[in-house]
Amino acid sequence: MEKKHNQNDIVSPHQLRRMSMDELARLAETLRERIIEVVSANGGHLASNLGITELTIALHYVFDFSSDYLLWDVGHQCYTHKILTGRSPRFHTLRKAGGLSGFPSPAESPYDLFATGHAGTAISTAAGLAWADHAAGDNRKVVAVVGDASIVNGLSLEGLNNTGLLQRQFLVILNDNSMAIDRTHGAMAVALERVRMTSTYSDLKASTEHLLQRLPLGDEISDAIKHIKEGLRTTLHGPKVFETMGFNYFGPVNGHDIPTLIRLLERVGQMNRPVVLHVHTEKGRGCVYAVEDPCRFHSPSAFTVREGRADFDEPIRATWTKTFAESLIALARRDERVVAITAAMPDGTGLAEFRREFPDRTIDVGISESHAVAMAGGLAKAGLRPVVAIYSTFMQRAFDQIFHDVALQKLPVVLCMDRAGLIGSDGAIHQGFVDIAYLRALPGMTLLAPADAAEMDAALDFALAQDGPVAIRYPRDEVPAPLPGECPPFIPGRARVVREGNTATLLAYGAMVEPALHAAEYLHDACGLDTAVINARFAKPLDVSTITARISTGTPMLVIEDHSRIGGFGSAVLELAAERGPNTTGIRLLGIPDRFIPHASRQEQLREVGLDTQTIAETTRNLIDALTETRPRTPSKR
Ligand SMILES: Cc1ncc(C[n+]2csc(CCOP(=O)(O)OP(=O)(O)O)c2C)c(N)n1
Repeated sequence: MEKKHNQNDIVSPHQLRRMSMDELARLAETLRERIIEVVSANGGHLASNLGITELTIALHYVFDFSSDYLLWDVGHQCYTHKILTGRSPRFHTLRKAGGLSGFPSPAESPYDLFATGHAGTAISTAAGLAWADHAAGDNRKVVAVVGDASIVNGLSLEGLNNTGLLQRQFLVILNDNSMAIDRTHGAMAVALERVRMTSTYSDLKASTEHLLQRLPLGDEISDAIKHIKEGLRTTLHGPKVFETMGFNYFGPVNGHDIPTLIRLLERVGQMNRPVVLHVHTEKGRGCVYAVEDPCRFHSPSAFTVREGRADFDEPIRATWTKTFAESLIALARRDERVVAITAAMPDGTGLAEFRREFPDRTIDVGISESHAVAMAGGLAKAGLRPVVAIYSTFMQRAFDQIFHDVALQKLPVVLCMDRAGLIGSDGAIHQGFVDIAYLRALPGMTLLAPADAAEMDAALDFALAQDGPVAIRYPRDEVPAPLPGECPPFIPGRARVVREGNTATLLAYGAMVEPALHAAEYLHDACGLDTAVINARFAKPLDVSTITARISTGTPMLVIEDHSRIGGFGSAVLELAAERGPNTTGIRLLGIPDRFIPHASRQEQLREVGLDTQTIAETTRNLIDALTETRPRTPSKR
């Protein structure tokens, strides 16, 4: 039996050059096995990584990215790149606390230029590098790898439009696997689909051969471009958009044929102008269950493979995502004005379930968050009730549209931000930790957060009845057990007292109500302290009377939020206290500190920043002790 090349032997991509084409093909297989082994244990991006293995090998074979520039768009497809660039020995730590990031990370390797995770940025950052390289009189190769869903992101298109004018080498690899996470939608998806339909495997082979014959090597290249373009136009069916933008378009080519990819890259890599190379790859390649269901295996949690099938542990309680979808479906049954919008994430946001019941009332705009929000403005203007479901981290992209096309227009758009707060193993790039800060400043904006499933129903019910914009946040987590007592309706600026007590107050927002309640129970049982717990419900408008009344008692108040302490709910409470006069000495803010929180499980991250039950209880206890010690003895000198 032939020995498979072991990826553990690879410490540098320069070693690839010493391998034969057969060895490279076997290496691709071994790399896939390794990726499946690690992702099944740790969770992570599976299908996209299995699809891009050969292309990554070919890129590292042809270019020298220890000096040339390689930019991954999104960056979720960089696992082979990580293994080939010296990180094989640590690859088993992927996405674990202290381990390798699931995305490119300059802290890990000089081969990773930017820490990325949001779509659409690679062409623009590559353009900056190319511009600076040119200005410095250097001649590094610049390569940006962009997926078929990400290339239509507004930022990508801005980058293409601008970069097409560059008079130097600039290679964009369009990695076309016909999928975003779900199926792709939109005009470009249709155009690429047409190319795919007209390019069978033998067509691909023939067109690639044709391309190779016409693409000369070395200096002849520039002179031959015009001739090449004319020749290819008649034989290939690529979308014309790239040529309109000033790029030479080549393809489509088979992204799993290493020798051909290498020959092609060697040639197009030498062209002194912007080029798009369109590469077909298969999402999930080499793994039956991932090929069959690339959406499920885009970014699965850990799973066990039994007899070729992947089994997942079912969550014990429903997730916030599922609860949101169920609440929205129930509301949409009663109100036919409700329409739901997703930006290429129907599965992750729960809208896939909504779409099953209301296909005509679900809009998937692709990876276009700003368009999603501006479009919601239009829908609301026309009298509909749009609900835009986007992860907190990606909502950042739409900030100007929330300001310009929704808030300024006072339009009733409901923004539902899943993955708000600490998100676990996707790490720093995906933390949803600034949404309160950037939304709170917008006049007319209402901000709320449910604390259990009944509150999700009530929050959505409230939001859809408002005349202006409302944003709701909830985390990547299971929904807590029901809060004690009946769930009252949401009334603007009205908090909900969930536990009475007179030694201290825990004022918690959204998902933090549950650990606050547990901390209060612990303080009662272990220390005999009666701590009140208030479910704030609103970060804007605040419950002025309840909050000021509690502050006025002079007992400690801990404001608890799964959000940056800077500019968040706690800041709003401090602003209120400063305006209204109660003494702020007893107020402490518990939230995410002023640094990027790296990958780990959500529970580990909550513990790291002091938002777990135990730390909340300890901090409360310490604050009570500190204040009772100082109060009798130290009358204020000022
Ligand atoms: C701005 C932004 N919105 C949404 C996402 C979530 N997301 C991660 S990967 C992905 C699909 C990317 O599709 P494509 O670019 O075609 O790459 P593929 O996974 O198919 O290789 C999406 C929507 C993101 N990373 N960034």
